[in-house]
Amino acid sequence: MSRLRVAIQKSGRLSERSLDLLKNCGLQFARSKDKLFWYGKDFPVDLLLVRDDDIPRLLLDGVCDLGIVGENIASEVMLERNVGDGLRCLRKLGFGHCHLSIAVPEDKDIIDSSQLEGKRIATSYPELTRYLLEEKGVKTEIFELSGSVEIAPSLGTADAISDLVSTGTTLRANHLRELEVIFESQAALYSRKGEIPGDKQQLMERLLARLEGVIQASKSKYVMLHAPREALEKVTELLPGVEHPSIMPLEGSDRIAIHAVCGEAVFWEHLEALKAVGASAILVLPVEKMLS
Ligand code: PRT
Ligand code: ZN
Repeated sequence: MSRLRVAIQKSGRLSERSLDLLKNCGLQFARSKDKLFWYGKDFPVDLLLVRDDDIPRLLLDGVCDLGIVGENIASEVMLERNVGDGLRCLRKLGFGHCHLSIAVPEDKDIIDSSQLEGKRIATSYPELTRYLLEEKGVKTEIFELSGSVEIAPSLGTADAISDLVSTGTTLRANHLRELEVIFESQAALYSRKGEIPGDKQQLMERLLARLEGVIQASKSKYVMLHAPREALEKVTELLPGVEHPSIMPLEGSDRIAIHAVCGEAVFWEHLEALKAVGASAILVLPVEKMLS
């Protein structure tokens, strides 16, 4: 029987969330001694734990069927391999958010990237940076560094940098100013483009449906409450991300019970607003699994 091989980051910012996501899909693994290959016990999905940069390459080379990696890395490798759209993004996963930005020394009088024409840009993302700046009509000299990109301007080895930013702390600590965001990124599930044998395709679809369920469930809350019958419309409007709530009469009362899955975050403000239109006994519960 066919098995799927999924590549995830071995150790780094995406590792824990990637593994949790797969475990929440009901996958369990027997770990190998070298910890690089984990055998899927009940579901025919095995894991390969590698450096994130290798994930798109393993997909393109046919070593793995699926991979979880930042869109930044997937795009960089596709450009590096000159395969344009060689990978298919199956699902953005909602974690690992960051952006690739051009940053310049705080004291430099630069207001947009067009002023970087002919300048030297340090980056760990040479292909993506060159491509995105050229799209804006700016030709630069790319200086590739594998790490510590943020210190290049103060060392005098570059005029600007193109680096990933999440909170901006690293830029500020190095007296750099974010000039322009050139690429938005998050972790995503990728496969290789092209024909996939039928049995593997079926497995992928099963896994994707579970993944969708896990992602939706993590965003959803199950809300139960009692309310006056005439407040039904107002209550439905106040429940975030709800279209069709279940409505049940309460014996011997003119109030009704309303149950609904909220597809968006439920805050205290929502509960206070519900109470103000007459709702009582409001319960908000987590949703563990969901399959549409
Ligand atoms: O060893 P391996 O090659 O697998 O890991 P790695 O060191 O190359 O990658 P890792 O674990 O650091 O990042 C994995 C992925 O997480 C990246 O490819 C991005 O998709 C995503 N990600 C999310 C980030 C960040 N946020 C991030 N802030 N990757 C890197 N950073 C770095 C950035 O390069 C800069 O040095 O954090 C610094 C900036 O952070 P702030 O918060 O100071 O702005
Ligand atoms: Zn890496």
